[in-house]
Amino acid sequence: MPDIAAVKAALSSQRIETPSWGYGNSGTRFKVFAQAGVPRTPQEKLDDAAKVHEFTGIAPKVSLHIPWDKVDDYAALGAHAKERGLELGAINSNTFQDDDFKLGSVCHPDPAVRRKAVEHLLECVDIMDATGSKDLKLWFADGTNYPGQDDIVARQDRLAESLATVYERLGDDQRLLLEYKFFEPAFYSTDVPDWGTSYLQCLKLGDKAQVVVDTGHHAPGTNIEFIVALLLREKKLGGFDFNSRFYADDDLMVGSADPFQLFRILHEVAKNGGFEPETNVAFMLDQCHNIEAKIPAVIRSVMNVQEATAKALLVDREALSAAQAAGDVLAANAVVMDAYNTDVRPLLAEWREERGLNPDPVAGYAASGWQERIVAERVGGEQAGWGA
Ligand code: PSV
Ligand code: MN
Ligand code: MN
Repeated sequence: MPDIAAVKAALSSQRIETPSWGYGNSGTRFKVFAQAGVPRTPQEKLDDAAKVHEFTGIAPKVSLHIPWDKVDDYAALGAHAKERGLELGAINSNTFQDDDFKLGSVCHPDPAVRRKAVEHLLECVDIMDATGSKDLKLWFADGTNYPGQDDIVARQDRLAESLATVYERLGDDQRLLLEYKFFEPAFYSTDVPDWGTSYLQCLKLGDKAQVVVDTGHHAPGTNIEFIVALLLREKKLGGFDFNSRFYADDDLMVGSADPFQLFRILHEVAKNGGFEPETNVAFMLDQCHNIEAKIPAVIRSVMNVQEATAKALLVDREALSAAQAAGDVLAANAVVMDAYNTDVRPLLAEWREERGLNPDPVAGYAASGWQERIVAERVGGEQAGWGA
């Protein structure tokens, strides 16, 4: 059996990055239900993220989205984060909310539009320099809606050329993380639809380019853990955007729709060295809380990842290898299922108490008075950027 002290040590080194846009108002194209007390500024988003870290102990990093989190002084924003025990994490670019990008951004047929998109990405790297962020996270809405609309291969060539320009600008300790998504907003062809396309583009760029697996960006039934295992094997897994989906890119709380899938993914992460700090996998959330209270939802999401991680760390890998080598299908499966079926909540409560944390982070937050304070003090909260 895995040593509990080792499991606790691994849990202590885990870091989960939360998205600035998870704290703001968001919705669907039908309606944004505004909530009282949501942040009005990037600084206030960080204040809320600091609460998530305070009650979970493992969420010190926050991803920013540009221009949603545009400020005049990024170094000052970094200082604001630091004062609250936070660090600024990935910088997410936005090449999908400008009229010029109707037919695409870095894959657009017009070189002037591509240049505009690349300029934005370079500006994001400037911001990384100011904030100390190490990761540029790229998701492109580029694609086509109709057969014949544009040349599929020419678009890949334009993508490669644009990315190469950005890659050249990266510092030695900075990375470019390329996310894929199988459809939406493009409905016929998407320029980075799957891990293979992202991998091929990253491979050409070099070691500082890696793939991001957003768990909500796959067709139903996709074996995501297989993709994760392969990318780790090739040293090309840069990170995760965690969320849950029932139907499409639902951006629901991670671990809510299919906790077993999350466990299977994290089992492959554990087995293939993805929790080792040297592997440098970024464990990020990419979620929107449209109808539920935002800060408790982010706390719950962090806890869901932590619970699935604890279960993955409990897999008796020696027993698993022995059963696999013996060709004992049932025994091998039982080892994995035993770990999944373990109730790790007492272990996690103990781990929190050992660190001076409330054993129940959601209850701790509810009793803290923060929610009442922000509802009273913040009037006219911000749209996250989605669902406007
Ligand atoms: C759009 O699908 C998306 O949800 C991607 O997952 C990005 O990571 C996120 O928006 C933020 O740009
Ligand atoms: Mn994402
Ligand atoms: Mn998405």
